Amino acid sequence: MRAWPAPDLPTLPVSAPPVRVHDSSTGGLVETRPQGPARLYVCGITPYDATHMGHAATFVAFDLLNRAWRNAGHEVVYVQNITDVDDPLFERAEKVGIDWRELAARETELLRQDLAALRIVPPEHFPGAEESLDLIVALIGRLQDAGAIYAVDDDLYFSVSADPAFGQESGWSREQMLAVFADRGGDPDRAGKKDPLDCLVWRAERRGEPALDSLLGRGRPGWHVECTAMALDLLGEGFDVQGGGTDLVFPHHEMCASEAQVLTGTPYARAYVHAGMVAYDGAKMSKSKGNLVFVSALRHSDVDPMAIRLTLLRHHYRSDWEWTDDQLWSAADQLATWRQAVAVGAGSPSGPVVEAVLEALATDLDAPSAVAAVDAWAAATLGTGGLADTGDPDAGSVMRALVDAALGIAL
Ligand code: 5CA
Ligand code: ZN
Repeated sequence: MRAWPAPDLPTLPVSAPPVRVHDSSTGGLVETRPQGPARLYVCGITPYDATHMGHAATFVAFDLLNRAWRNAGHEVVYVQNITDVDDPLFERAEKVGIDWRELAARETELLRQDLAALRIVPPEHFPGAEESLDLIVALIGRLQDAGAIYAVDDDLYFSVSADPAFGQESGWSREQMLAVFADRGGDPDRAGKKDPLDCLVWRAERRGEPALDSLLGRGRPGWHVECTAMALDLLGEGFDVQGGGTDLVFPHHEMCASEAQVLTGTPYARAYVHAGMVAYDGAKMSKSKGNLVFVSALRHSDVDPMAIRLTLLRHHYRSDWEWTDDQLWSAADQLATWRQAVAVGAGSPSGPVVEAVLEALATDLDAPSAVAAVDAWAAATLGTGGLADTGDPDAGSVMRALVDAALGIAL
């Protein structure tokens, strides 16, 4: 699919340090060491409702990674998918009485506008599951050849026991896995399965349900195998970072990794990076619960998208936090202060701030520390609480470029 227009990426006077990120599979910080272009896959939306702050926070987190890599001199190949073939989309389309393809197209278009407004660098590839059907079916065929697939009635399942490394991505125990599997799209209790944790890779057509034509007959692929096929096709094996929210640690990323590892015999991704959950009204913001704050709704009430982005950046990407409107208004004030400071032209020395901001982002995408460094520079430049320091004649333009290139905020 077509992505969205790219924002300008100013070049910085210095190169950023190598990027370290927290890897869920090892539980610690790892240095990314891209060989050739840095390869990033981020799990995108199931397009049955508009982009909410939880999605936006996750996409902004991986946009910081994309920018940190580019600022360190790497080329980046970024893939963000659209899950346009899956149960939640079909269920919503049925409920509201609209064609599922039309619903998906409408919500995907809204996502493009939202993510462009938030100055997220667009992916090089923005694949949907339906347009990727042939390669998903081909991947299921290769898994069959590898002996990792069995049938239950007319449906096909991936056998988790085929992967000796199953469980390594999440590090979870079987008990932990079984506790959430049913709530996260799994069907542990289906009769005929060899292991309750085995996941569906192909669902044969049921009367009244959407189905696609394929070499496997009419039906539709399971969720995990869709991402595995798109990632392997567009990035190849052993790509640098698999990203998404922590709600995807298990089963989604575990299953994707296992399916790929059975075929390639090598790790699926080098690091698994997960963004914390954004809550609202006391619960995880989710389309199924309906406790949502939409990016588009705020945009349409004239909120500056840069204030939305700054609100998200004030939280570390790995923390779980709750959205409140007062954070947005406070970020809007902070943004105004930054704009006032760069408008002075001259300012407090920018060199140390450039280093501090790039170092913070290279150290597990620590946006709150980067934001604090910009705050301190703005306060010194404006003389908040004392004399203004305007000793650096180029500070305004350097800071404008830095805040844009590293944090994605246009001042
Ligand atoms: N289509 C699948 C991934 S293949 C999916 O999870 N779609 S989604 O629409 O539910 O979520 C899209 C992205 O936003 C995923 O990376 C997900 O982990 C993340 N996400 C969803 N809800 C939240 C939330 N409340 N806070 C932070 N991130 C979230
Ligand atoms: Zn995915």
